[in-house]
Amino acid sequence: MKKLNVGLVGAGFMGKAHVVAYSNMPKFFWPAPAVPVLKTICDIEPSIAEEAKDRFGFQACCTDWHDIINDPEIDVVSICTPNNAHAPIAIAALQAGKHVICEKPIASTLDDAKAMADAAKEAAKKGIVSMNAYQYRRVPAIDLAKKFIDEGAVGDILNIRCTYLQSWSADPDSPLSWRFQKDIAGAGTLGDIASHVIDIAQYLAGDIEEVVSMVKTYIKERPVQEGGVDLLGTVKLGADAPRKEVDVDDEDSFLVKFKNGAVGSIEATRNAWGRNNFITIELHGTKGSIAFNYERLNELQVCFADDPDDRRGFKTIYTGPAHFHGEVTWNIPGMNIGYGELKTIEMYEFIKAITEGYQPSTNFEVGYRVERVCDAVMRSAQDKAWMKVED
Ligand code: SOE
Repeated sequence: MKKLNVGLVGAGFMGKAHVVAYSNMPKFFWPAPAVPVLKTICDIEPSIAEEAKDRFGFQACCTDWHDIINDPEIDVVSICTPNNAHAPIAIAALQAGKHVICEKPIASTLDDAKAMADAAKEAAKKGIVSMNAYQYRRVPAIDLAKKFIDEGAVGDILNIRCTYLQSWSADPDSPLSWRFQKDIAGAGTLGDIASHVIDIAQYLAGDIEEVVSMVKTYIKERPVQEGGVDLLGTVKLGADAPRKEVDVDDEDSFLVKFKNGAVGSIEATRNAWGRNNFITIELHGTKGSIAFNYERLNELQVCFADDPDDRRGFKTIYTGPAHFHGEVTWNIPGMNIGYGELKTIEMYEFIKAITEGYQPSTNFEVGYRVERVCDAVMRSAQDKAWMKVED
C-alpha cells in the first residue's frame, strides 16, 4: 500500500480538522488510494507544537515551517495557518515538489493569490497537486444539487440566493483574533465565510461576472487577546481589557450576475444571533427549484415544475448510500454525516488526485477566482457601483 508522509503547519482548529480527515480517510475509503502518515506538525508556539504532536500522533514537531519544506521525506503539506502565511508556505512547498492542501481563503491579498495560482500551474507540469479547502461544495447534498442541474432536471438557472450566517462574532466582547486584522486575514467575513458560498455559487451556476455590494463593520473595536490562537468567540474578554480597532468587514451583501445570464445574491455575516453554520442555497430554474441548508446538511429539498398542480411542492431527499461517497460513510440515510466526515471526503479527493495524477476541482486556480470575486466585492463597496470580476 502506497504511503504519503504528511507535514502539517498550524495546529489550531483547522489543523485538528485535517488530522481527523487524514486519520479517518482510510477507515472509510478502503482500499485507500494511499495511506497518510502523520510525520511532522509545526506550530510557531513551541508548547502547542509539542502538545499537538502527542495529541494527534505525529512522529515529530517543529516551530519553523521551513523544516517541513526542507524534509525530503515529506510528500504532502497541509496549510492551516492564518491567511497571510498561506502564500510563502504554499509556494515554497510547491517549488520543493510537495503536494499542497491549503485552507481558505487562498491568501490574504490578490497578489499572493495570483502568485500561488502561478506556482501551482508550474508545479502541475511536474504532477504536483494543489487544493484549496472549499469543502462545502463536497457535501453530498450539494453534489446531488449539481447532478440535478447538470442533468437539466431544474432547467436553466434563473436565480441563486446564498447566505452564510454565523453568530460567533456578534458579541463586542469577542476578542480581536487574527480574523479581525486586515494585515493577517486580508478581509473579515468576506474571505472567511462569504468565500465558501461564492465557491458553491460558481460551482453550481458558473463563473460570476459582475457584482454590486454593500460592506459593513458593525463592531469597530474589540478587546485584544493574548496569544495568536483564534478562539472563535468561545471566550469573552471583559470591559477592562484594552481594545483595538477592527479594520475588516463584519457583513457583506451583494448582487451577482453570472456569465451565463443567471442572477443571484450572496449575504454573509458572523454577527447573526441564532445562526451558527447557516449556509443556505436556494436555486430557481425554469423547470424546478433546489434548496439546501448546512444546518441540515444531510437533506436536499427539490421541487419540480412537471409535478401535477395538486401535489407540486418541495420534497426532502435524505442523503445516504445512494449519494456522493455515501456508500463508504454510513449505511442508512438519516444516520447522517457531519463536519468530520465532510473533511474526510475532501481529504480522499485530495489524496486520490495525487495518486491518479490530476488537479482536484478546488485547485489553486479556482481559489484564485474566488479571490477575484472578493476583490470585485470590495471595489464595488468602495465605489458604490457594479464591478466586473477580473478574468
Ligand atoms: C469561522 O468563521 C470558520 O471557522 C471559518 O473560518 C470556516 O471556513 C468555516 O467553515 C467555519 O467557520
